[in-house]
Amino acid sequence: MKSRIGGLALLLSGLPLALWAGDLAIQDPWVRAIPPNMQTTAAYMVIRNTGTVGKTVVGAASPLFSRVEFHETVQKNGVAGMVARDSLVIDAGGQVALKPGGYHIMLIGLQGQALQTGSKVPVMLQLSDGTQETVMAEVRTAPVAATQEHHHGH
Ligand SMILES: [Cu+2]
Repeated sequence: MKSRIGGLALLLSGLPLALWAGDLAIQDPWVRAIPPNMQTTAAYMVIRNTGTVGKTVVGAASPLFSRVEFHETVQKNGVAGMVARDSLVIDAGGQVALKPGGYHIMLIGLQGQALQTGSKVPVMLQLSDGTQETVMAEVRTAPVAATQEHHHGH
């Protein structure tokens, strides 16, 4: 698999809703639950491309957050840090797993009320071909092994 994320993160907001007729299948989308005093969290999911043409996700947005970025958690000198990427390529027939410790969608600046575990967070993915998809990601408590990376600030 040659999937990659590269460059600086884009900010898209106020995306118009569109019917999704593409080849991407989103599996198990979820958002890390955060304490009421935190305003930043991350969304995870597996994005599969069932089509015959590669797909590039070039932006993301959520009505519940002021900013949404693609990040990759990287190890540098044994310390986990996060790097912003500007796109996410899913090869034809391939998949990219966004998961704790790897690629993730960073949700920054929670607007309004605290996230409730079990509630759904809309995350809109914008593709380079002009299509987009809204993913409803469930707020869940992160597995214990995954609680480290977001103790690092932005
Ligand atoms: Cu991040």
